Amino acid sequence: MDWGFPENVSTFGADIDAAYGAIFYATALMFVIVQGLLVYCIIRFRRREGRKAVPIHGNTRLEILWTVVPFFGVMFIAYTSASVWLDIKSPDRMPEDAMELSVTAQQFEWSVTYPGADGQLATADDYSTRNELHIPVDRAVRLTLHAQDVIHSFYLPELRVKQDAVPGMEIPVWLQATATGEYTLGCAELCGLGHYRMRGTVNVYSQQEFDTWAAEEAAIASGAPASLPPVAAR
Ligand SMILES: [Cu+2]
Repeated sequence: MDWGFPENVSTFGADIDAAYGAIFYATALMFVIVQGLLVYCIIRFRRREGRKAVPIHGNTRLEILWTVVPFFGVMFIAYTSASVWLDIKSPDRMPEDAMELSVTAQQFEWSVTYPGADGQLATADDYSTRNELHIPVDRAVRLTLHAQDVIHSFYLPELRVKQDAVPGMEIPVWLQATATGEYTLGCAELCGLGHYRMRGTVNVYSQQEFDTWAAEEAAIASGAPASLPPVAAR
């Protein structure tokens, strides 16, 4: 049984996992200390024959202590997560030379639009795939998320990406895969009865395989005969 995250194939995955680990172990340590103290006090100060209870009226030094220590604990968590979050999620820090794709979520499927031969989205030669995301390895990809009906959540666990797609909004996310292979695409927001069906695959190819795949798809989309060499490793 695997208790942790799935395999990481994202350039920023290690930073996320490190922040997660630091927060997990810090809170686990606090949990053990607090519960240990509780059990100790339950046993040490239990009712005994002939021992009288003594009322107490607060302790300023203790109260300052248990306010200041958690304050620094919470600041530690805020700092650890915010620095990673800003690096990954800020639109102005996303790579500028990224490949642009468009993702539309609807009840109950993902549709990914690719720019076609001209490299531009929203032109006549665009083509789309359903419940499949195809990307090249070692290349920054920027996806603009749209939703047609309700809120969905674009979830790529191995690529450490989870971002809501919200009707009326265009939300950018980026990623860069570090290994070829087939990974999971899912919806992480309960979006209706068919929510469980919003599962697909992320296919990470070598650049050469991706170019071949893209040329083939573009040819099919434009209705031209596919006079291309077969893809060896698919
Ligand atoms: Cu959904």
